[in-house]
Formats: sequence, structure tokens, C-alpha cells
Amino acid sequence: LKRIPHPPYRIPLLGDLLGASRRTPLQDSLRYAAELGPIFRRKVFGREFVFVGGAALAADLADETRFAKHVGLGIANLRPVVGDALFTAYNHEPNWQLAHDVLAPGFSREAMAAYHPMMLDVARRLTGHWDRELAAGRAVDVPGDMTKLTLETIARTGFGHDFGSFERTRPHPFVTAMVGTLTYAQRLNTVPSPALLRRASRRNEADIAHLDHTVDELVRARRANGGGDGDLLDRMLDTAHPVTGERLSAQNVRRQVVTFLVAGHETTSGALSFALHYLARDPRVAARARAEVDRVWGDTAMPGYEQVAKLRYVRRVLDEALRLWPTAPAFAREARADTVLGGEHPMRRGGWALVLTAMLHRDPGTWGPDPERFDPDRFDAAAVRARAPHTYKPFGTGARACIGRQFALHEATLVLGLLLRRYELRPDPAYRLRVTERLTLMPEGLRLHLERRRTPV
Ligand code: MNH
Repeated sequence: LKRIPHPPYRIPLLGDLLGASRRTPLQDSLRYAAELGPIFRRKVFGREFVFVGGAALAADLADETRFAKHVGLGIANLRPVVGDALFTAYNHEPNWQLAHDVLAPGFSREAMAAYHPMMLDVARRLTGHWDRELAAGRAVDVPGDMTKLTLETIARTGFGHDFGSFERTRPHPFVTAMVGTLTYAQRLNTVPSPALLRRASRRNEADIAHLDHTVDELVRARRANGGGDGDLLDRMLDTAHPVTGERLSAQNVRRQVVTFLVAGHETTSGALSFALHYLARDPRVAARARAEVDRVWGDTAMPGYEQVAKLRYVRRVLDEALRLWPTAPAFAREARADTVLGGEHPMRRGGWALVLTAMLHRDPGTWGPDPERFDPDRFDAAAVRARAPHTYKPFGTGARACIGRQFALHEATLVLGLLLRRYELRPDPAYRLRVTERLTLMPEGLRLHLERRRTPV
């Protein structure tokens, strides 16, 4: 550990936290990384964390024979809400493999093709809303509207549910409760003892109760209707494990539904929001993306499942947005047995490090001398082929990587295609990108002005 650099500890007891803003731990760490290099440690209230952002070390941590997902820090704090559901399960918990095997077919190509018309339908509600904002001469609230969109999409495709987000002026209470639990989980990391958050903790209990209640209603409605059309909820309720014949328990289903509603929308919403920010700011990129949509989709009212995958450049815009702002900004890896990280840093079994994805995605050794520059061509086929493995990790790594990756990419590419084809995006010239951190990243206060394009669709 002695070899790993750290910032000067101004006040020994409180570590360097006093010099840092509690609201932006990730962006603070990025600044430290610029000074301290590919691996460093930071002490936060007596606990010391090791951060990794260099490509070589991150690639070593991706070695599944020696390392695995570590459930700690922010993720462990979510366990009172979602227990041993997919995202928060410890590697050794049997419900992880069970749920993974039961739910993985819900993300196959066939399953995605079945979700596609529902995704399109939800996207039309967004454009309906944006048309009304445009007619009223108002700028649109990008993160707010993307969150409505992605929540409706996962609720509809996964659980046949409609939160009515676009018909509301204030966020749905479920979203408020969810943001509450995420914020609370992050605050827990910044105080020496949870006892300091008594009032917030009571609020958090109420939020959890609200999330659980919402799900119980969903399950009751589904049972009353005698099943849906084979969506995620049907899988959770009715599908037995193909080998063991086991089923998810009622309590586990509750936790999985909350997990999917949460994991399935915040991150995608952020990805869409950052992509729209860069599209609005860079008219040349937007023009190229728009030309592709016009060419591939023409003016069809119903672009098909296959036509989304053909939007190669739009997809690169999204990839590049997730490079600069991987909306799930870090993941933790632990040693399966005593080992030496990068041939240099001894680690005990169970010892762990956080991979700062945003830092990995800025390593000049991988991305060149100007990693801050937004450039979708970094993801053209030749550039991707030329890059070392494990250098781009917005969806994590290994067995515990994101199960919803294709879902998110399909949804986001479809929506960007529809928006580019319908509108010109005009940024507010005074806007400077500010990134808020909950457990996920979001461009704060991003509003865009729209113009309808002259084409019919
Ligand atoms: Mn998702 C795991 C990022 C969209 C459901 N997701 C992860 C991990 C990252 C991640 C990183 C790994 C975390 C870790 O190692 O601790 N996820 C994203 C991003 C997007 C995203 C950047 C959108 C963009 N995720 C989605 C969507 C869904 C989803 C959409 C569901 C429909 N993600 C999950 C689940 C896991 C996960 C479930 C946990 C998988 C497991 O551990 O088996």
C-alpha cells in the first residue's frame, strides 16, 4: 500500500475529505487522478479506498480468474432496499445465479424485438410532449424528460405498467422515493456514523416502504389479470430455473422488480441526456447523425427493430457520450485469492479497488492526447479493433456486467434517432456542462430549445 500515492492529509482524522465537496466525489477523484496517476488512495473518514483509472491496471482487474465483483460501499448500502437481487447480491449468494439464469432470456434478441414496439410507443409520448413544449415556446427539460421516458420504457416492457409520467407536472412518487434512497445511500458514505442521519434514515424507511408497496400492487394486478405477454415480471413469477427447477421467492421478486425499475432507467436517462448535450453543442456531429437517420429510416412512421441497429453513427454518439460520462461511474473489484495487481501492488484475498470508469475512459495511452474532446469517430469499426481489450467499460466487466446493456443501447439509439429526425436542437449559449452525482451522473439543468424540421415525420 505504501507505494500507492495519496493526496496530502491536511487533517489526519477527517482525511482529505474536508478539501473535497461531498456532492461530487467522482469529479473530485478525477482531479486527484490527474495529479496522482493511474492508481491512488483516498482516505474518507478513516476508511481508505484504492482507486484505479489506468488502462493497464483496469485490464488486470478485469481478469475474472483472479478478480470478481466487490459488493461494498454504495452498493452494500442499497441492500436494505434490494437485498440479494441481481445488482446487489454477493457473488456467493445462490439467488444471483438463479435470477441471472431465469432473467437472461428476457434480454435475448427475440425478447428485445418484442419490446421494440413498446419502446417506440413510449418514445412517441415523449415527442408528443416535446411538440407541445415547442408549440408553447418553452425549452425542454432534458434530464427530467429522459427520466420520464426511460422509467416508462422499463415499466412498460418489463412489467406492463404505466406510471403516467408524461401526464404529470411533478415526478411520480416512485421516482421521488427512488431518488431518495439513492441519495441516502450516497450520504451514508460521507458520514462517520449512520446515527448522524436519524431524520434522513426515517425518511429512507418511508421511501423503501413506498417502493415495496408500488411493486406489490404491480404483482397483485398481474396475478388478477392471469399473466402478461411473457415480460420480465412473467418470468419472475412463473419461470423455473432450467436446470434446478427452482423459482424466485415472493420477497426476491419484490427486490428484483425494484432493482430493474431503478437500474433500468437512471443510467439510460443520463446517457441520453449527455448525448443530447453533445449533439446540441456540435452541429456537425448532429448533421451527420441526422443524415444517417434520414438515409436509413426514410420517413417511415414505424422504424423496425432491425433499423435501429443500422444507425451506426448515432450509436457511436452514444458510445462516446458514455465514454466521457459513464453514467454508472465506478465499479469495484476484489481479489479472489492473494495476488499482485499489475505485477506491483500486493493484494490480499478479499482486498478490493474501485475502477473509476470516467478516468479509465480518459487514459491518454488509450484515447490520445486530447481525451476530453467529444469525437464519435473514436468508435468507428477500425478504431475499436485497434484498441486494447478492457479499455472501455461503461457496463462493467465479467459475469456481473450489466444484463441490460443491449436493452439500454437499443432504447437510447431508437430515441436519439426519433429526436434527430424530428427536431433541430438549439443549446442555451450560456449553458456550461455541470455534472451532478447521485449514484449515477446527470447533466445538471440541461435545457434545449427545439425547432421542428421541415420534413414530414
Ligand atoms: Mn446496468 C449492472 C451500467 C442500463 C440492469 N449496469 C451494471 C453494471 C454497470 C451498469 C457498470 C455493473 C455494476 C458493478 O459491477 O457493480 N446499466 C449501466 C449503464 C446503463 C445500464 C451505463 C445504461 C446506459 N442496466 C441497464 C438497464 C438495465 C440494467 C436498462 C435493466 C433493464 N445493470 C442491470 C442489472 C445489473 C447491472 C440487473 C446487475 C447485473 C448482475 O450483477 O448480475
